[in-house]
Amino acid sequence: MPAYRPPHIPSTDITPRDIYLSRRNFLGTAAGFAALGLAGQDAMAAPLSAAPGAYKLDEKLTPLDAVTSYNNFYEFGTGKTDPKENAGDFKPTPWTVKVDGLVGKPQEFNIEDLLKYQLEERTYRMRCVEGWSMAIPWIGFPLSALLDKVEPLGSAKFVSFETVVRPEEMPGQRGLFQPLDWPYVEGLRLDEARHPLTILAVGLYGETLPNQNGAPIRLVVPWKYGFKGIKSIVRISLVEKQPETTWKNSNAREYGFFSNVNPNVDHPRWSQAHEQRIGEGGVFSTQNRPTLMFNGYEEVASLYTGMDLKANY
Ligand SMILES: Nc1nc2c(c(=O)[nH]1)N[C@H]1C(S)=C(S)[C@@H](COP(=O)(O)O)O[C@H]1N2
Ligand SMILES: [Mo]
Repeated sequence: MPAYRPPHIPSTDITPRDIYLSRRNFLGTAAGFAALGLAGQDAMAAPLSAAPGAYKLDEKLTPLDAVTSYNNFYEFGTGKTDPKENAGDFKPTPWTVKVDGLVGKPQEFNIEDLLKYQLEERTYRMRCVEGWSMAIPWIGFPLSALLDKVEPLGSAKFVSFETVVRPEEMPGQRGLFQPLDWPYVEGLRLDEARHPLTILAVGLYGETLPNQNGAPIRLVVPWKYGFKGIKSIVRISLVEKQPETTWKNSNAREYGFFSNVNPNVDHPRWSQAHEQRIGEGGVFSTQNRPTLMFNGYEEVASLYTGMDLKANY
């Protein structure tokens, strides 16, 4: 990943939070799930209703326009605005997620069925390893709910995830120069995957996920660097050994398997002590804030008891 470059989002382009809130109240009255039929029209986001979840940040939300126009999704190009510009032809429906491997009941789930899960809205911090961050209102459900359905075997120790490969719809997967090996793959230890903070997100800001944010379903692990949050997932496998992960395969010295947000462990090419909250001030502004251990989610610390967090970054 290239080093952090300041965002090109003038604050005047940004939708203020009060507009979002009034818009959401309006959408909340619409027939949430019924409206999902609209998602068949490729890039269109549809209203999605969700119960307020237990996780709410006492921080200003990153404006919707920033969340959907400043992205990392290399399947659509490596520039921050490429995903929004190039994801218009991507078709997030129909969609199935295959869950297999070391499980008692391997299954394929239709996205429509996953959208019938108990959906919650949760506001989480998102910290990219490049040094920028956001606060995003996701809609989703705990990954553990899906894992319970397939009944993992005792031999399952890790969970691996895979993104769709569709060069015909994803311009970043076409051509001679490929920045990464496809499919994009990620993984978690089973206890990390089962942690209540770990969710599969199907929406944000009261609507189904925009293509550039990983439609129709992506992983969100808020205490880890953003690249662990794999997008547009088609397969989830329970496995015995630590799975391959895209950024570690690309550069193992710079990107580890665990990749917990840690202000005390610098990236080989830059400090991780501070972060730029997108949509707030400039790189040198006072809003360039300190990065928190585990991104502020200290309750996960017990998952790593006895582990050297400097060696296992
Ligand atoms: N398939 C896939 N998933 C991906 C990426 C990617 O390039 N391809 N980028 C990752 C990185 S580096 C980050 S920071 C987050 C960005 O999520 P956002 O664009 O929704 O903020 O997605 C992650 N998931
Ligand atoms: Mo990232």
